[in-house]
Amino acid sequence: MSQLKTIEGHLQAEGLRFALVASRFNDFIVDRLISGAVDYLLRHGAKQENLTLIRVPGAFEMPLIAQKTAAQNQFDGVVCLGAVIRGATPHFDFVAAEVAKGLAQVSLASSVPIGFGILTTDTLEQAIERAGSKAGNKGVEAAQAVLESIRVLEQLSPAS
Ligand code: INI
Repeated sequence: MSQLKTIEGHLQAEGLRFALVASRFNDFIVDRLISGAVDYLLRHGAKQENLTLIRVPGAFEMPLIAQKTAAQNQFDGVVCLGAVIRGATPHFDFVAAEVAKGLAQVSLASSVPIGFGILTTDTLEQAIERAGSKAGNKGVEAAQAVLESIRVLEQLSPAS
C-alpha cells in the first residue's frame, strides 16, 4: 500500500474554527461528549476562542441547527453531539432515524464536515459506556472525524 499516492488528513487543528452543536436532552451524557470533543480539539492545537458551543433542545432539532451553522461560513467543521436512548415507545426510532438522515443530508449539501457524535443506544448503561468510560467517548471520535475530514477536503479541488 505504501507505493500508492495517498491523500489523508493530518490531525493538527491549529487555526481551525469548530462549532459543537449539542442537545440538552440527556444532558448528563451529552456533557461528557462535549468535554471529550473539546479536550480532543484543544489537545490537537485548536484555540478555545475558535470553539463555539450551540445548544439545541433534542437530537430531532439538530439537523436544522447544524444546517444553519454550516451555512454561516464561520466554521470549518461542525461536531454534533447528542444521546438518543431507547424508551418504552417507538419515539426513539423516529428521532434516531431523523437525526442520522438529516445530518448526512446537511453534510452533503453544505460540503462542511459534520461529525455524527450522536449515541443511539438501547440502555442508559450503554450510553454511559460510550460517553467517556469503558467503550470510549463518541464525542472524541466525532471531533477527530471532523478534523480529519477538514484536512482531507483541503487537499481535494473544490470541483471534486
Ligand atoms: N431527544 C434526544 O436527544 N434524545 C432522546 O433520547 C430523545 N427521546 O428518546 O425522546 C429525544 N427526544 C426529543 C426530540 O429530540 C425532540 O427534542 C422533541 O421531540 C421535540 O421536538
